[in-house]
Amino acid sequence: MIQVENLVGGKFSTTEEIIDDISPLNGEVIASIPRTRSVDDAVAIASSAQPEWGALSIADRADWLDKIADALEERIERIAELESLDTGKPYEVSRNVDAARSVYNFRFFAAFGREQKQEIFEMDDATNFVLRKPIGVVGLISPWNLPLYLMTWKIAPALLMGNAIIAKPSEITPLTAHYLGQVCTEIGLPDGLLNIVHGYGPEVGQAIVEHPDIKAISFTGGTATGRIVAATAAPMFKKLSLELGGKNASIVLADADLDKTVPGVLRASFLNSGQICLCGSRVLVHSSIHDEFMQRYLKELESFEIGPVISEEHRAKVLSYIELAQKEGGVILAGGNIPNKPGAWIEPTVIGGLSHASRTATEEIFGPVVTIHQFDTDEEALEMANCTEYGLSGSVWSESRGREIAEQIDSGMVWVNTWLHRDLRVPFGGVKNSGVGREGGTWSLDFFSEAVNICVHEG
Ligand code: TXE
Repeated sequence: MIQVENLVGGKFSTTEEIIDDISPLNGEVIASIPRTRSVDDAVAIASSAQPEWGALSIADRADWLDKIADALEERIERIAELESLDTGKPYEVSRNVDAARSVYNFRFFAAFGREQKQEIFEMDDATNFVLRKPIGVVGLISPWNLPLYLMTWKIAPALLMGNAIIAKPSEITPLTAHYLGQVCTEIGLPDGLLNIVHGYGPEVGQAIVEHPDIKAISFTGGTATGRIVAATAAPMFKKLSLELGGKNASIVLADADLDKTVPGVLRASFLNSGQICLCGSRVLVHSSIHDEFMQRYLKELESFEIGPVISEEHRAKVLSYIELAQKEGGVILAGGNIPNKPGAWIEPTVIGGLSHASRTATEEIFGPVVTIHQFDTDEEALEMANCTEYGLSGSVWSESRGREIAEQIDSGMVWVNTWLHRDLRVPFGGVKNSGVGREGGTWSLDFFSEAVNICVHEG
């Protein structure tokens, strides 16, 4: 049993009431988590630690990010083990996706920070100097699907820009955030800069969003929660970055190279048991190649390894969509069953025969469930791709026209002949109900700072 504790001002502590952390692999309790309700102490400590940190140069803070990256890299196997224990994902995925990217988030922002040059705008009689000042104390709230990966995606740029942090990981997957706190304490990151509080979203998460001294909120999670976060934070004029849900399309054009396309689309469908906001949960295939594509896709699916979904509760939601699909006229082409073993396992499921406008094909399921749709013209494919309330990502598979089609998809990020191929300098975020704002590269630096202009007259 692991005892997860809050990290506030460099000290670990728990609360009287605790929450159980349950393994999706077998339903056993693996850890206890504090049930925090207030962040007043953490914010007071963060506010007093921030000015000294904010006064360092960006290069000095970048050195700290590299120190954190080094320390995490030395412990990468442990991070992967903890992530697999908490989420149930295969060790290879935890090691090569979650843990590797968590290290890289710090490395990337360290190097990117050092490259920054001060922006200067000359006028005939004056010079403008643009400063990026720290915001102060920022609140970072992250979900359970890529726990440390998404948490560090926020922590690294927030620290780089001179802020102090109140971070809240998902109560379903707190282990790696706790471990990160231990590592940062061990290497001597100044106390009070990285405060990590645990508990339920509507309690401690809400307390973060409501706190008047937390001036910016970066949130990744469900669209319904994002709406609550926005409703609370907007009237307080907080900076807000919301990375929300998706229902992304993988579009396979008639000239797609199926040797590359089939494994690529399959990975987009089922990586992390389909629990990535960027997953391609709707596959749109040109009718001329539909049969061959499906035969190869279903064949390769047989050897695609996935873990359970995050919890039995979440599995019930996923199953309810498989039932709904059948009521909507869908035909199960693969999977659909629960394996006979403990834990939150469910077979990867492929459904055909549904209208692209059905609920199953337009609502976010966030599990290993994919719907297949056929189209004859580009217009039809685009109509299908753009018909949901979401607009996060997408992919187009074609030997000649991928970019042309990609530009017509209403989504924040579209890949051509690849998926989840990430350059951390590019903007990351969604349109429509998939979110507000962008992170990544300069967009993260902008979000986690206040741009201030000093205009010096030379008269
Ligand atoms: O997310 P929540 P959940 C989607 C997916 C999933 C659904 C719900 O469809 O089924 O969202 O998942 C905290 N104030 N995504 O329930 O609730 C919460 O404690 C402040 C998409 O896990 O949005 C957690 O730390 N914070 C997604 C974080 O918000 C609150 C990834 C996200 O939890 C809060 C995960 C509140 N009132 C789920 N209520 C993606 N886009 O990657 C909850 N939280």
